[in-house]
Amino acid sequence: MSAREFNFDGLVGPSHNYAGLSFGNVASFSNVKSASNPKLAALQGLAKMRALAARGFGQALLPPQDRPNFRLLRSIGFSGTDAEVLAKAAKESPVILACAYSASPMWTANAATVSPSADSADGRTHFTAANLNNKLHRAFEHTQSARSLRAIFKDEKHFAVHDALPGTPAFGDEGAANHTRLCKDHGSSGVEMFVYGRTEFDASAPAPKKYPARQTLEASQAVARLHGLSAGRTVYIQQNPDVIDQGVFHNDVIAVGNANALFYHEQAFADEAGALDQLRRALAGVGADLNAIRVDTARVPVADAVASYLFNSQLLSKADGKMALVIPQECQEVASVAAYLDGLVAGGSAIDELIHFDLRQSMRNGGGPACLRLRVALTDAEAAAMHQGVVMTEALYHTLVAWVEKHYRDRLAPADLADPQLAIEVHNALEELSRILGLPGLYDF
Ligand code: SUG
Repeated sequence: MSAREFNFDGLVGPSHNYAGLSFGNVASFSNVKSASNPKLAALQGLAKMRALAARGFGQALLPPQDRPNFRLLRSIGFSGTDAEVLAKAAKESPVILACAYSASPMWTANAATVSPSADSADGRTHFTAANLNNKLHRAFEHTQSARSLRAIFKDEKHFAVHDALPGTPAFGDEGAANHTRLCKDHGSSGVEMFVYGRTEFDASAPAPKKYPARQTLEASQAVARLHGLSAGRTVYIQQNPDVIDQGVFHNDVIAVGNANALFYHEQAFADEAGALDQLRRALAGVGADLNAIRVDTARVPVADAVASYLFNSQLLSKADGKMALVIPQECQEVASVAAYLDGLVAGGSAIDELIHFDLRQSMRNGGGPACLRLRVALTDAEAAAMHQGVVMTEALYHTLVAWVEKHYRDRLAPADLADPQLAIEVHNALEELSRILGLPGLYDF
């Protein structure tokens, strides 16, 4: 069966801000408490979606989440009217208020893990919302993520949306940021590669020493079970704990795959040779040869990969059989990476084009092109069965730009999170958005 990959980009919400909430994510920590520009952030994301849709790539969006999360604030004892809840939280615990206001749902690579129908036992596309339980500010995203996915992929004949795994350290799950699907083509059975940072029930397994490993092996195995994946086509690979300690908080900061190509840094995995061997053998079972595009430390040190987000790129198949690499403009600003990329596209590899975007507002929180999108490979029948109002078109782009211009501020400083007017603005914007997208029950206001 033929299938097409859709990228569901996170539409940046009206309260996009920098709160320094992600220990282990260098950019988030470096930009703590600086002022953000929500309007520019949303427009940068929309420009990327529009450009890729115009090029003929399957492009859709996932809506922002309601902010602040009053349920979280009330559940931990802040009471009274909404304005009183905000005032008390701002006074007693600004950091918890920032968590309730987090911009993080925009990085939809962390919304869920997705297995296309060609891989699952029941022939449906499976989604498991990621519990993101390593960080307070992300640990409550999964409720709305599952709700949004169910609103878009409602037809149970084609789609199954699973609730998040139990929110406990043993099942730390970061979704598609630690999952890659390799295949001959999007419509045929593929190999699902889960990359984990630590193993809960094996104290002897290597683990990072400085920063947290967010994804566990146990979580990856649970998702594979829920999705009905076949053992021979599922591969579990341990991330190199040393690179986690250098700021590689998700595997998609050090590797990206598409079709039969794996573009990765030599230090990405705990056992590089073993990882490639497992992938080669599994891919042989689906009639594909692994195309391993390895970047050496001598060409690009890990620190440069993290600073530029070289691997947090999108690798997209083009109609001519070649691939384009969608990169943030920071890649042009880090000398080793810029030189490497010049050689890559000129050198006859599968990648023959670079498409770069200014995503600075997202990058300042550690979110590059790949963080901003959730990949869903769909057959024609599945694509027709999903909700159409989220598919990016020129018309939707212009409607959303006007909506952003109407509702978004162009400056948000940490102190503004205490402003009760901001909560009202977000609410009004999202109410209108659910009408624009044709999803009236999207939010549980
Ligand atoms: O989880 N940043 C996100 C960035 C997620 C990037 N996603 C992928 N690599 N797929 C995170 O660390 C920062 C929020 C703040 O500090 O305000 C944040 O959550």
